[in-house]
Amino acid sequence: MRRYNPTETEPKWQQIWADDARYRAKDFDDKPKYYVTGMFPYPSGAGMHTGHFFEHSIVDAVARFRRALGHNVVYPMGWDSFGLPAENYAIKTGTAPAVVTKQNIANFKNQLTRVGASIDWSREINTTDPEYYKWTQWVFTQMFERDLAYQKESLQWWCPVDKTVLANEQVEGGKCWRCGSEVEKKSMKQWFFKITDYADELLEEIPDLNWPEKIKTAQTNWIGRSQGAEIDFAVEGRDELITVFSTRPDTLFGATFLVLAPEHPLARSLATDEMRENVEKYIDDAVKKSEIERQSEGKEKTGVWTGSYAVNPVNGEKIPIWVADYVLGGYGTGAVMAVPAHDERDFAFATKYELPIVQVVAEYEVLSGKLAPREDWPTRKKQVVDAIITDGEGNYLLQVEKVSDTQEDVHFVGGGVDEEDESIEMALRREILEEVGYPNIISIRQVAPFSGVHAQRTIKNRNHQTWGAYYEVVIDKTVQVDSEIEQGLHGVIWAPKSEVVDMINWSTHAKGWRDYLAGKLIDTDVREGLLVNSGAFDGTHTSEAREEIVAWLEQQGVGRSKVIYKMRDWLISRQRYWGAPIPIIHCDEHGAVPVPADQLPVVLPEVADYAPKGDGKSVLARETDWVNTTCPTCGKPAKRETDTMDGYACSSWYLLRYTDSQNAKQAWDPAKADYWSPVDMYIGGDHAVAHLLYVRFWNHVFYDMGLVPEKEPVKQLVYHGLIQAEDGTKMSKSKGNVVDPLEVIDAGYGADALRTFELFLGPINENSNWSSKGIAGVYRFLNRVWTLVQEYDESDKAGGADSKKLDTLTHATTKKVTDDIRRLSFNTAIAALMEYVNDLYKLKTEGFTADWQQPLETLVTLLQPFAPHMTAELWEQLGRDTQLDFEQWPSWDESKIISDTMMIIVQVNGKLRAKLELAVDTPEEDVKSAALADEHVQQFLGDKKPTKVIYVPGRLVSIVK
Ligand code: ANZ
Repeated sequence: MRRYNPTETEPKWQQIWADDARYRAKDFDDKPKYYVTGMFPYPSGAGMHTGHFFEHSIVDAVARFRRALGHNVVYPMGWDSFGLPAENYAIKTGTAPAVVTKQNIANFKNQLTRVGASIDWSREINTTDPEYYKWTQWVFTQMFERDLAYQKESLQWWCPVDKTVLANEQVEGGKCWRCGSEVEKKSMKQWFFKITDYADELLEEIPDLNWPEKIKTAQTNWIGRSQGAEIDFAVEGRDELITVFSTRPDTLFGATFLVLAPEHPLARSLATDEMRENVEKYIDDAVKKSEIERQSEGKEKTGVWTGSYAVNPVNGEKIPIWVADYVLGGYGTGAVMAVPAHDERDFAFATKYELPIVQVVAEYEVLSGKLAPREDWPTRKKQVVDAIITDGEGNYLLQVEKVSDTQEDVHFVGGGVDEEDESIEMALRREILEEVGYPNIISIRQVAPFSGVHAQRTIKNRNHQTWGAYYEVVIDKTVQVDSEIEQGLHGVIWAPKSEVVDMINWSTHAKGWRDYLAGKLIDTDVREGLLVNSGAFDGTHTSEAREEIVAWLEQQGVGRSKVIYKMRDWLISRQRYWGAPIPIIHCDEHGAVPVPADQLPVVLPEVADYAPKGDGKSVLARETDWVNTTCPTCGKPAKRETDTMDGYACSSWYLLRYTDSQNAKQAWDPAKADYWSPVDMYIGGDHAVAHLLYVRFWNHVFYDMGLVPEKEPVKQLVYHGLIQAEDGTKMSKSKGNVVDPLEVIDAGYGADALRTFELFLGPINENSNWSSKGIAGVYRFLNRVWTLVQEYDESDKAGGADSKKLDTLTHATTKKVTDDIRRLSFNTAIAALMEYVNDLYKLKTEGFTADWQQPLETLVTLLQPFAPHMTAELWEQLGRDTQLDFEQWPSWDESKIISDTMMIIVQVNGKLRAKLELAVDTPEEDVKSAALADEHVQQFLGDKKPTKVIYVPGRLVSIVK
């Protein structure tokens, strides 16, 4: 009998697979295509550790599964090899990055071969190969022609250690994503891709993507679409306008001051002579801070008044103009209308600097119970005032009305505001005079506004939608004239402050009283509701008011509806050596001219010294022979662009290059992209925005160019967790806790055990820890499979009367494993296979006779995606001369899964005492007697006759003593 020896079988099969090139995918094959791949690796000097191998185990299992399902599978591989590590290594050692990259790629390729990944190596790509980046450069020129690539002077994140510009996405918490040092801002001329032109289209497709929700949310937030309005404020005594962007134009009446970002072009010039020094100093300090610092929550807001005023276009009110660093220069218009009552940042600022706060949105409360509005009644809208009348000496006036013989309503004095131009104050005076007869009012002060809707039966069966506020009204009690009291319409009570709460029986007024006691003059938690303190728009719901106010502003020519995005254009240029040169030639006469297609690639020249000098320029700027060239348009002397592209450019289209990687005439043949695109499953454990947004952006552009069949490049995205070190920390070379996959393989476990173990560790989207015990366990399992086949001989082929039981097991396992792999639940699929093997062993020891060929073949086929080498060997041993990789995936027959026996659990007084295997059609009486006759049950029962025996069909017999 042969021993399981992966050290021998694995290289044998790897050789066979390489020799017959069986994983080479055929373009245009009739079988349904399936395109699966992982995010291509950066070939680092350290090689892959077992954590990195996880991704390849997943991709390969999917590729193998799909092949067995009859798909034309392509599983390509390539190298994302531009970037800083190779360049930094070159700076340190003088070795050309190209040389190191080549060595690293050879090492990675060897590792992947040794794990048995079924890669189509004929499609291999390497982004640093001029034959590859030639096409990245070509895409750049296409972007340029389409006005999607442009150069602009701008303030950029600058890493003082790596001496390079960084994209927003590469700055994490104010630090460089690579080296972790604090980043700075520097003004430089840079190249950008206009991804913002595609913001809406990219956003639109997100809901339909079969991608993890967290990535979809991250992209949605990153794009950050804000629907709002631009509003123009005149500046008092000057010609300039200040335009603000607001998502809440409905709150315009509550704008009590304007705030400019320190970078705003008017920030300095609006300072009055008196305020100039303060303003200048404030701005000088603020521009040095990072956005993160400026916007961090909880940071105390600071600012200065310019001394100038703006005019609120909606009501002509004069409001002060401030400069504060919580407003960002690069977002919207760099200016905001501050609505302190409804915006937290503005509130904090207004409170600190004692600026006015006006509530303009009142919570919209719909009453319930008897007062609930009815859909079949008309709704009348009315502004109301309610007066909390006091004598200023701690006594409060309440109105008392008889509603029936047994019931009185007690509430504040109040009523509607007359539509004909009556002011709030007039309405209050009129109501107080009419209802309780006090003509002398000492003061009026607004308490929190409210709004709501309720039904009123007494007045013509109507719903009432009301809005308004409570007002504290201090009156002179000594003068009183005739009022409704004398007409006997209602009575009044003067109550001391402490008793009011127990007397009021209108719930809305009780809330007004509580707000008054709490000193809540405004309700700053309100976001949506009815407008108050908003002139002609009072009583309008905020959702409608947003549109109505913008329409009014548009009509007046002082505002317009506007959509803005958080996302900025994609900064693509790097002042580094190890990247694809930007294919642009600068000519004095013709400006930036793209290098014509027939002159591509612009090959990166070899240089003697790779170290940047910190002058903001690439080392390429020192290669004068290379820099000096001629203009493609006029032939006069011109200079090459010396910036290179960020590596993200090359990785934004590599999935398409895989469809046609050897094409020397085109980036790819659209017919091939038409066949292979989109990627059916893309697997990775890194990136949420950057790379995954850029591939989408480029693919949308390619779609518009007619080069790809669909807008979206990736149908299903699978995000896997990490395999961490044994102690739960992240594997990293610097920590010395990495597990080397080749060491695991060479230790005798083999690649199959490694792969199967990695997938057995847990659900793939979660993090798991490496375990040396665990891999030994999986190795033992593979041994058991091996041995099972070794023990299989002629006598096992005899067949037997009992094959039904084996059939049930095989079909049930096939179903479970297939469903699980489809769901990418590899750990449970492997567990089911382990159980299957245990069951097969059990049957064997029981002397079970049947034809074992089919069950063993099924086992081998089902295990193939995880342990391809061993199963290929066993397939041969089972007498099969076909390629297991392309063998049809086993199917199952539902009717065979239904077992003809059932497992009955027997409990005595609620405790499990026995398990019985009985035929499914055993009658109830026989099940019960079998349970009672069981010797364990007998032990617990003694001689006692049970008081109760209950049978739950097919599952349980419960015996009560
Ligand atoms: C008035 C207002 C009232 C606002 C209110 C909000 C709530 P998002 O949704 O993130 O786009 N804003 C505008 N430009 C800004 C800038 N450059 N820096 C800081 N804040 C800025 O946010 C848009 C809102 O953020 C805008 O709407 C504006 O404040 C503020 F109850 O205007 B809002």
